[in-house]
Amino acid sequence: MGIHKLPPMPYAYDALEPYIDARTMEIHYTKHHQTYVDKLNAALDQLSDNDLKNMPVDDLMRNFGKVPEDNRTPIRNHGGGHANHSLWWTIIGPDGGGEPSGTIGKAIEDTFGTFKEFQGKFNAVAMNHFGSGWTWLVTVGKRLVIYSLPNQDSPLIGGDTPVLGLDVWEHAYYLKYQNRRPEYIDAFWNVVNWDEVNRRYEEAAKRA
Ligand code: MN3
Repeated sequence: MGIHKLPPMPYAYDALEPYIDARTMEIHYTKHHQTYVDKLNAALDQLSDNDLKNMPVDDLMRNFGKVPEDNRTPIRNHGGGHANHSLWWTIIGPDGGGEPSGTIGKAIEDTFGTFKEFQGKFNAVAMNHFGSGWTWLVTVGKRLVIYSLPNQDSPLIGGDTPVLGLDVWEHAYYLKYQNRRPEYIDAFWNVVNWDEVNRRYEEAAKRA
């Protein structure tokens, strides 16, 4: 038990075929994400601070510095896992892909020159990330920055706000792509839900 729950999946498991296969989506959501939720709830059970125990997961990550040191490792891993995957299902979707317009489209051009240059830089960071982790487009204050983080570390822990993320754990692509991470990264761009990325960017810009 605990306050954290798997968020509703906003579309069918096969909705992202052929780019992300239905079996991967199902296992990723019902097994991997569910496990992060369960283990986060178990880790929070060990705390005495009721504020931390009752925070939405993004707020918990933003307030990670208040977690007692002895409890940090499981909350970093499973809280991050829950926060990251909750974002993941929303920033990909059917009818995705193409190039962003709106506020995020303009911000990407202002920061990186062109969408293609942005994409090339993001792909290189994702390709060069060794082992498990995520590649992120985040806001740092009012700036857009690309970086990768290991494991399930959330950008929120460092005070940054994620607007787009790519799960490069093998569990996100191995069934269909095996070791071919570049093909998975190419496929990812066909399912990015830019409306949601734009919404997240506009919200982050308001906070900055
Ligand atoms: Mn994952």
